[in-house]
Amino acid sequence: GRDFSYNGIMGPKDWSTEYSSCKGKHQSPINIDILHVKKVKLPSLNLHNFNKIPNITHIENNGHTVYFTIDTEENIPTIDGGPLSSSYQFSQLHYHWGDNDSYGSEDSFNGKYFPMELHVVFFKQEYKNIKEAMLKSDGLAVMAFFFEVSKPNPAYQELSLLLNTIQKPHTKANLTTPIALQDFIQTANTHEYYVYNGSLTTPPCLEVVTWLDFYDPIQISHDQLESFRQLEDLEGNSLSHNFRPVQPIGDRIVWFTSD
Ligand code: BO1
Ligand code: ZN
Repeated sequence: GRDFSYNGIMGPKDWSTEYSSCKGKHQSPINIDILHVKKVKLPSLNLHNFNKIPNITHIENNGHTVYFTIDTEENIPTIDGGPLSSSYQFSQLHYHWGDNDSYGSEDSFNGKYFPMELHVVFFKQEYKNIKEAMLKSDGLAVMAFFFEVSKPNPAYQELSLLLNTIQKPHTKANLTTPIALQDFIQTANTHEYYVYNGSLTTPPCLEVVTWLDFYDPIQISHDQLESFRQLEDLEGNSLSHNFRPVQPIGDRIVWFTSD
């Protein structure tokens, strides 16, 4: 069928006609009602190889978002601990944002949105690859980081310039100075986070994701955010509204841990 979009034909309300999981009971994103979050003590969440610099870092505009993958067999970033039963391997990272600074994140907190959200996507290593992992209820873990408009973030300076070179969908670029995964999340504190079970926020909306939503926001300037908004989608419009509306929380509990 036709590709999904964020407005008009095949917008979020129509996704379930082609992807039945999109009308499931454990969908993402959600609004997190801070008063109803349950505090929980969990083992510490461990990040491995986040400081290793990969050989090549690709960046691509796929018409829905901008995403990064790394070309390396060695020192692949992984996470374990926290709510995770075993080790999860890095697959890709990407962003969701709005056309102005008042919204753009997917999850919201007490109805409040952030202007951009970073998703760092991992799959459970024992399932061998992301395709296999997407068929299992505990297949994926996504680290979500929220941006607040503030001073320019030096780690996003080269990225902002590179975004200008991949304005058209299905264009790619390589970073001249490869960056470590840690640089994308800066010094964000990874000890305080919300946890809940949900889905991919785009078709096929599979309910296979352990969401880790970090409390500490990442800083970015208004101009740096604008470099995301000048990307183009598949219809030649500004790629500047690529977040799904919040979905019912249903019977789910959101946990909060501070390690
Ligand atoms: S998200 O983090 O919930 N926004 C999200 C949404 C969709 C995907 C990943 C994360 N999609 C999958 C594709 C696969 C692809 C994989 C890794 O991402 O369905 O085909 O291999 O890039
Ligand atoms: Zn995402």
